[in-house]
Amino acid sequence: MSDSKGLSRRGLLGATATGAALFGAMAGRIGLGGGAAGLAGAAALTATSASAEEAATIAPGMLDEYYGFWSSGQTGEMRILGIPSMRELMRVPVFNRCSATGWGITNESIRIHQRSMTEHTRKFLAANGKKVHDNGDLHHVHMSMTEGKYDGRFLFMNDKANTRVARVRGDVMKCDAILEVPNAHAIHGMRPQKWPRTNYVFCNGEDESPLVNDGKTMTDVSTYVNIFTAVDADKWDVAWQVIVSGNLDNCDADYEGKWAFSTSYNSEMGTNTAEMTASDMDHVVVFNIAEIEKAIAAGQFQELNGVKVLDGRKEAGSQFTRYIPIANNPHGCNMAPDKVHLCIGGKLSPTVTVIDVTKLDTLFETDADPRSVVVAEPELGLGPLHNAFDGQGNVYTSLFLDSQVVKWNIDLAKRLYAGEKVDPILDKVDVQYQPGHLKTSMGETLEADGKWLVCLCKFSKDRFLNVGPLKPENDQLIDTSGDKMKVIHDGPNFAEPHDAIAVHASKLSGIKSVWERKDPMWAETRAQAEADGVNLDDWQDMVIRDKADPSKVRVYISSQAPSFALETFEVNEGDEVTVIVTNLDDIDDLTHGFTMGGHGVAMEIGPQATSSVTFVAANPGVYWYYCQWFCHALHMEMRGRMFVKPKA
Ligand code: K7E
Ligand code: CUA
Ligand code: CA
Repeated sequence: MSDSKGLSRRGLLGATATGAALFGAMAGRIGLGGGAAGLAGAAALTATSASAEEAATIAPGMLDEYYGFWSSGQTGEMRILGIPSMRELMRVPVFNRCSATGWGITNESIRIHQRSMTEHTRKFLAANGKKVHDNGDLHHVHMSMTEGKYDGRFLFMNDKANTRVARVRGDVMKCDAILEVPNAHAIHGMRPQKWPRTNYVFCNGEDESPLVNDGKTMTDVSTYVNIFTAVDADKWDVAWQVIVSGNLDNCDADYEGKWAFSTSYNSEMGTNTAEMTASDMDHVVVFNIAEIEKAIAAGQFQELNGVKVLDGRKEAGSQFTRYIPIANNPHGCNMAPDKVHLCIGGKLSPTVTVIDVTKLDTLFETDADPRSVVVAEPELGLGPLHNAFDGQGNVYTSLFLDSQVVKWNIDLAKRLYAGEKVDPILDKVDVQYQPGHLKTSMGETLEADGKWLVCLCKFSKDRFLNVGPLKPENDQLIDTSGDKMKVIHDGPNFAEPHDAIAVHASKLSGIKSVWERKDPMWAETRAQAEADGVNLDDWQDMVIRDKADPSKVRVYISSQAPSFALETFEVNEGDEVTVIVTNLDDIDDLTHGFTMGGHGVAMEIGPQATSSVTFVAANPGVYWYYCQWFCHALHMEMRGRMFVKPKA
């Protein structure tokens, strides 16, 4: 509700909540008096009061207070939702192909995909007749920070499926860089450095593989390693890597810029479930950033596939890492905004382990027992996965097996650990069903505000109309403003959001509605146009045949609603045709498109943007192209013809 000055949404909600409480009380009375029918009535009344509360928060025309950035798992895109309305605002394609925007189809997006591809992947794609991977598995989305606060510059995300990380620009919400991480396998946990700013994005390689993966052995698992990677957030290049003992699952960083942390569920280095759960204890790896940077600067690394690699395995006894034993198969790894407490979800253990990061220096300077940094380990319920914070000393933990969120207090948990008879659990609420990540508004920054909690449930079962064997996920909104948590919205979502962040809208006040004509996104296309003597900033129509390779044709078309500058163009059968479209409209929300019928290509061209696509004109004939983004009353008429002349 960033547009409703003077009327606080909290105030509004407070008023509605009182109404809801009243409804609840009435429902209770009806229920008591009316038997089974009364109970059904009570349920209906409760549902009505909940939706009344919700309606008050999303009146038409009102804006949300927070941007929610959602991952999408195996869909491979980033999604933007409004919080608290939970309305889906946008889908930003990243690792997937997108039919609407042409991501993965346009030359501009293919270049971004290809820029940091390994030779392995190039070889694989060539052998499979492709230019880019078609899939990704995007688990985690996080925003860049300056001094522990969101700065709106970038969003970062991982692709577990193809070992990549990507960056989305905060000013236009488009992906501008993808990096395939060499040496590592299956980037899973991924977090930006919080302090002094996001110079690094930390990336966990989850899958154990031979360090030099050249097919010499599968059975000799002593050759297997896991790799922790620091990506330079500005250059979008690998800064350094550290080989670790055990595998790597989730990670986080502290608020002083000293440490990064990763959970490991396979300290056993097993290759099947029985082996991976064999030990009583696994561990958290602590990375000492200063020591690592010192060694890199001093040249004490080995170079592997062009990357500087250090050995941080336990037996190497380096100052790069320490290993803190944690009950078997931990998962979530979340740094509290109090700058002190790191919370580790126990998963197989019903506990969350709390580490005091101000004690970590002692592990590097003395022979102190690594467990001496543990200051609390409350038993919270079954299957604790992830933790979120309210900035007031409380933690919300998802309980996967119990299908609950538990709210507990760090201080009370520490007192319990120290022997006092206190109960750290403040509240529990049922969620539907099996929650994974959960996120509080601004909760992974120093500005955690305790207003909202979004809980991402893996199963929806009976919560929505049945749509067949494949069901949506259920992203639930929980009001955390009172002592008791309250689920106030069920949000169906397609496969498979793992994680989300809630960023106050004020952090993205610089977001653009119209592109800059000289945006770097199409710099190469622009350079080609200049070489061809075409001025992209003018209403133009040019068909250029490449002088060096006459089978290549470049067709420059500008668009202004409701027409393309070029109504027809001609190419020869077998030509490689590149169509470059510039949208000269500079009006907010006036996007054009270009679809070439029967050629499998389509793209979006935002106001003042340039986009290009390349295909081979394999079949003689007449083909219509058209604008597929509704732009004008004469949008249907915004089309033209390509003539493919048969070979003589
Ligand atoms: Cu728990 Cu990939 Cu973040 Cu999913 S991970 S839940
Ligand atoms: Cu231009 Cu539709
Ligand atoms: Ca284990």
